[in-house]
Amino acid sequence: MNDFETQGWAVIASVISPARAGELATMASALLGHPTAPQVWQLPSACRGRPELLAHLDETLINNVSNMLGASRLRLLQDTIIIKPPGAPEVAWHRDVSYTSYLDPPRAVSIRLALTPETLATGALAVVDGSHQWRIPAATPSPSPQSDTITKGALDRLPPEQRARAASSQRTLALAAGDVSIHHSKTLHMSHPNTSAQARVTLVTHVFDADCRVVAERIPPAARQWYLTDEDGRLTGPLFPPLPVG
Ligand SMILES: O=C(O)CCC(=O)C(=O)O
Repeated sequence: MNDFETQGWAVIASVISPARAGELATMASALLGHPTAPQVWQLPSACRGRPELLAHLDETLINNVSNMLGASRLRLLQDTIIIKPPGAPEVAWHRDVSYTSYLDPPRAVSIRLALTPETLATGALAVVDGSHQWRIPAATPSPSPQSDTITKGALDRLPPEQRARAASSQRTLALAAGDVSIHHSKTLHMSHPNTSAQARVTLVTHVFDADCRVVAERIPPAARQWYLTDEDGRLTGPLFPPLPVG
């Protein structure tokens, strides 16, 4: 594994077997009706109530991620199945913190389980190495537990020096079916268009340090009802289940 602390991303190979990944890809694709139209398809919250889609978040993986974040316990924030059929366009450069800016401190990651191979041709993820440590002007926040929107144009807002650094520090993360990529919520990332003849199917879970506090003013008033907090201002309740720690 590479150094998450300095790079803001990591890849863990063979978290599940390619055969199991294939079974889950079929299940995930069926949940979306086996989409073929060339767009980025997302199904939020599909893993809730389907333990087989969250089985990879076991003690080993969660301990690894806890160490990366310096957290003693993690909770699930949201989950999404992403399918990019042949011809699907890119996902634009963005940082996930632009829609989780209500978490203080911003200690959260995306854990992406590749259910089919991810290559440049199938539309793999690309990251900017070390960008989780950059100071970047904030985007307009759009927090939503069901969020299928992203804040576009993150690279365009960078000052010229950072834009040049971003161009020279981009890495495409090739994954085999069953591999996991993890990126910090402050890591700049995008995904390539799918120019291949095969669909790309990925299970994305966003997890966060359970000790983060919620800054309620950063949540749109209409959505605040979903963000149940305990007496210390930390997210709690069944929408944000604790993840296993060994
Ligand atoms: O998998 C993709 O195509 C994009 C994923 C992404 O942007 C994310 O996990 O935040």
